[in-house]
Amino acid sequence: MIGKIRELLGVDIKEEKYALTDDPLFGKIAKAKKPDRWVKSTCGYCGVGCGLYIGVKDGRATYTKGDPKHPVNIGTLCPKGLSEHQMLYASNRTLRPKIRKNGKLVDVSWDEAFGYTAQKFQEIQERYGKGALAVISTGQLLTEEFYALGKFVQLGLQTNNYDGNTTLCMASAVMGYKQSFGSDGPPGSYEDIAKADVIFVIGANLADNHPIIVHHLMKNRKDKKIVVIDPRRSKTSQLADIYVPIKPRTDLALLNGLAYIIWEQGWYDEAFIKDRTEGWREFVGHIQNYKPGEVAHITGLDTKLLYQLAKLYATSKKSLICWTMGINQSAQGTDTVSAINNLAIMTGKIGKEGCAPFSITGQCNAMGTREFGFTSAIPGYRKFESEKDRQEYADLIGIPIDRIPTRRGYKYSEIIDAIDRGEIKALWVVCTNPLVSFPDQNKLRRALKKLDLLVVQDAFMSDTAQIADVIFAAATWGEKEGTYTNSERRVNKANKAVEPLGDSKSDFDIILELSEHFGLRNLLFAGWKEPRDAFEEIRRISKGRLCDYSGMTYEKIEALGGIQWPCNDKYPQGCTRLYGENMPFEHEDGKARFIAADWKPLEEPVSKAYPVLLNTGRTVEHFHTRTKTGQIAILDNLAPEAWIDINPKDAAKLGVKNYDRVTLKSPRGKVENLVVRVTNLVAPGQVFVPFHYNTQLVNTLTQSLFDPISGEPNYKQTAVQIVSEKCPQGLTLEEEIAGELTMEQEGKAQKRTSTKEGQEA
Ligand SMILES: Nc1nc2c(c(=O)[nH]1)N[C@H]1C(S)=C(S)[C@@H](COP(=O)(O)OP(=O)(O)OC[C@H]3O[C@@H](n4cnc5c(=O)[nH]c(N)nc54)[C@H](O)[C@@H]3O)O[C@H]1N2
Ligand SMILES: Nc1nc2c(c(=O)[nH]1)N[C@H]1C(S)=C(S)[C@@H](COP(=O)(O)OP(=O)(O)OC[C@H]3O[C@@H](n4cnc5c(=O)[nH]c(N)nc54)[C@H](O)[C@@H]3O)O[C@H]1N2
Ligand code: SF4
Ligand SMILES: [Mo]
Repeated sequence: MIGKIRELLGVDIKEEKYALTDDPLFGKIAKAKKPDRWVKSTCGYCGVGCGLYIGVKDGRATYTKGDPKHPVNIGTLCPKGLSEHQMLYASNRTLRPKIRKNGKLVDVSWDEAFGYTAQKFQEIQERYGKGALAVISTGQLLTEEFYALGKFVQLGLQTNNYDGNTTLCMASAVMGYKQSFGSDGPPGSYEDIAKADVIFVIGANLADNHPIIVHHLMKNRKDKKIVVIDPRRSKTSQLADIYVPIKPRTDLALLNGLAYIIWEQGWYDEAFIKDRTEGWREFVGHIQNYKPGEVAHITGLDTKLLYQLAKLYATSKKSLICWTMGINQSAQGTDTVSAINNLAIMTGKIGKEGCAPFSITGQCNAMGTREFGFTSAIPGYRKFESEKDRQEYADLIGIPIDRIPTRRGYKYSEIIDAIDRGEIKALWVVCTNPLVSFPDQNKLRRALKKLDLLVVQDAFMSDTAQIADVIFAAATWGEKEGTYTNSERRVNKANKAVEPLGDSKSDFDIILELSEHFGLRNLLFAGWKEPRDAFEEIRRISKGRLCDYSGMTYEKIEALGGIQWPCNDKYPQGCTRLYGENMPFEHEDGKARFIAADWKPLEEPVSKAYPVLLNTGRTVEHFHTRTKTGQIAILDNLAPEAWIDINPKDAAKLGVKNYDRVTLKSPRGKVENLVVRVTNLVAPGQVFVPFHYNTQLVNTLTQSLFDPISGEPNYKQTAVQIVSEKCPQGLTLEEEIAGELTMEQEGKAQKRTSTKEGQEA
C-alpha cells in the first residue's frame, strides 16, 4: 500500500523527499533529515507573505514549516510553502553563467559573462541611443534588489524603457489607486478581512491562490456575509453566502450600477463625501446611465440581486471589497479598480476597521517593486513628472537631477512593440518568463527573434533562458537576504538559509558586480556590500513618504513578525490601515476623487468562428510558469498538465466526456491536447484553462489587448473555438447571442431602457 502511495506520489525514497509516518522507513528518514538549525524567513511564492522556518541539515534545506508566531499565518502554510525547500534542488536550476557560442549555450566565468554583456550593452547604446536597451523585471526579487536594479537601470544605464511582469498583474490596481487616492498603496489589512461584516470578493480565487488569506476570511464566519463575484464557480465561490455569476468583464457596469442604487436609496455617507472627496456631483450625473434594468441586462444579473448587493455593502457597518486578476487583467482594469474605490468613498468605507477597497497582491514582492523598484515611479512613490520629487530624490542620494528621467518609458507591451519595430535592440529579462506568461505568444516570439542581444537572469532554465544569448545564474529564495512587502503593506524579512547553489549569485550581487563593469558602482552604490546597505538607503529616502520605512530596522521587523508601512515616529509599530480620519488622501488637496468611467463591451466578442469565451488563471499546486513547482513531485503529480473546464451542455454538443482531448483555436493560434473536465463550474459558452503549462501554451491564444492606462493585458476573455475528434467543425454560437450580434451588425441594436422592477426590491 505504502509502496503504491509512494509510486502515486512519485516518491523517491533515495532522495529522502517524502516518507509517510506509518512507513517503517519514516523514523530513519526523519532522523536523517532532522535539521541542524532552523532559519526564520518568509515564503517566496505569493503576496500573502507567510512567515516560516527553513530547516537546514548539512548545508542543505530539508524542511519548511510555518512560523506559529507570525501574524499572517500563525503557523500554517499552503502546499507550495510547505514544499518550498524542494524547489532549490530541482534539476532545472541555472548553476553557472552562460553565453551562446556557435548557437549553443556554454558555461563561462562570471567575469566573461559580465564583461561580454557590458560591452554589448555599451555598443548597442552608443550606436542606437540609450533607449535601445530595455529591461523587464518582476515582482519576485527582494526590495533591496529591486532598488539596486532600478538605480542601475534608470540612473546608470539611463534607459527608462524599464518595466516588469507586474504590468501583467498589479498595474491596474496601482493606476486605479493613483486615480482615486493620489497614490498607490492598498489601504487595508488582513485584520480588516477578519473583522468585516460583509466582504465582496471580486475576480479573486483566494482558495487556490491566496489560501492563507482564507483563514482570515473564515474568522467570525457566522457573523459575516461573503459575496463572491466571478463568472466561474471557483473554489472560493463555494465558500460564499452569495455567489454572483456575472457575465465576463461586466464588473465596471455592475459597480457603477451599485453606486446608482446606493445614491438612489440615499445609502451614501454625505459627511464623508463632503469632507474628503471631490467630483461627487459629476459622478452622480454619470451613474444615471447605470440604472438597474440596464445593468441587469449588461451583467446578466437579476435586479433584485443588484439591490440586495448594494444594500448589503452600503448599510453594513464594516464592508470590504477585495479583488485580484478578474478585475486587474482587463482592458478596463484601471477604471474598474477606481469603480471599486468609488463605492468605498461614497459610503465612507475606508480607513476604518473592517473597511477597505483592498487589492490583494500576487507575487511575493509585487509591493516592493511598486514602492522602490523605479519602474513606474521614482522610489518612495515619487512622480517622474514632478520636478520637486526629482530634485528631492537626487539630493537624497547625491546624484545630478538630470540623471533622473522626466517621464516613464515604455510599458512592457510597448517594449515588445518597440523590439518588433527594430527600435529596441537589447533586452535584459530579470526573474520573469515571458515565453509562457506574456499574451499573444506568436507575436512575442516573432519580436524577440529581432533582438541583437537577449540577457536572461534566472534561477532556473526557464523557457526564456533557453533562447537567451547570455544567462546570469541567479540564486533564489532561501539563498539570499532582504525584505518582501506583502498585500497588507507588511514588510517581512527573508533570510539566507543555505549558500547559492553551484556558482549562482544573488540578484543583488549580480547587479552590483555588473555595475562595476560600467564604472558605475561608486556613483550608485558607494559603500554598499550587502542588502542591509540598500535597506538603510531605502529608510532614508522613504522618510516622510506614504511608504515610510524610516522607523524600521531588520531586527525590529523580525521581532514584530513584519511591519506595515508607514513606520516612523508617528507609527513606530507600523500602521494597520491607510486614510483614517487623521490621514489625508494623497492628492494635493488631500481628497479622494470620484472617477466617472463607462463600461465597454468586449473588443473581441464571441463570433460564429469563435463562439466560446476562454477564461485563464491558476491552480493551487502550481506557480506561474512552473519553473519552481514543475519538479516538486507532490505538487506536479496533482496537476501534471493543462485541462479545460467545459460545461456539460457544450460537452454534449462536442461529443466529449471527461479525459477526452480537445483543441482550442483563436485568431492567433491553437492549443492542442487539452484534457476535458466536464463541469458545471463554468457556464455554457465559457471555458477555463490554467496558464501554467508551456506544453499547452494558452497564451498562444490570448490577445494583444491592453488597458490604455495601466498597460495590463486582457487575459481573462478571449474568443475561441473548441474542436474535438467527434466535432471537428466545433461549436455553433448560442442562438440568443447570434441574434444579438446580427442585430448589432445591422445597426439595429436598440439601447435598452432601464426598467423600474428593481426598485421594488
Ligand atoms: N497557486 C498559485 N497561487 C498564486 C499564483 C500562482 O501562480 N499559483 N500566482 C500569484 C499571482 S502573481 C497572482 S497575480 C495571484 C492571482 O490570483 P487570482 O486573481 O485569484 O488568480 P486567477 O486564477 O488568475 O483569477 C482569479 C479569478 O478571476 C476570475 N475572473 C475571470 N474573468 C472575470 C471577470 O470578468 N469578472 C470577475 N469578477 N472575475 C473574473 C476567474 O474565473 C478566477 O476565478 O495569485 C498568486 N498566487
Ligand atoms: N493567460 C494568462 N497569462 C498570465 C496570467 C493569467 O492569469 N493568464 N497572469 C499573469 C500574472 S498575474 C503574472 S504575475 C505573470 C507571471 O509570469 P512570470 O513572471 O513569467 O512567471 P514566473 O514563473 O513566476 O517567472 C519568474 C521567473 O523567475 C525565476 N526566478 C525565481 N526565483 C528567482 C530569483 O530569485 N532570481 C531570479 N533572477 N530569477 C528567479 C523563475 O525561475 C521564473 O523563470 O503571468 C501573467 N500571465
Ligand atoms: S499562501 Fe502564499 S505566502 Fe503563504 S505559504 Fe502559500 S504561497 Fe506561501
Ligand atoms: Mo501576478
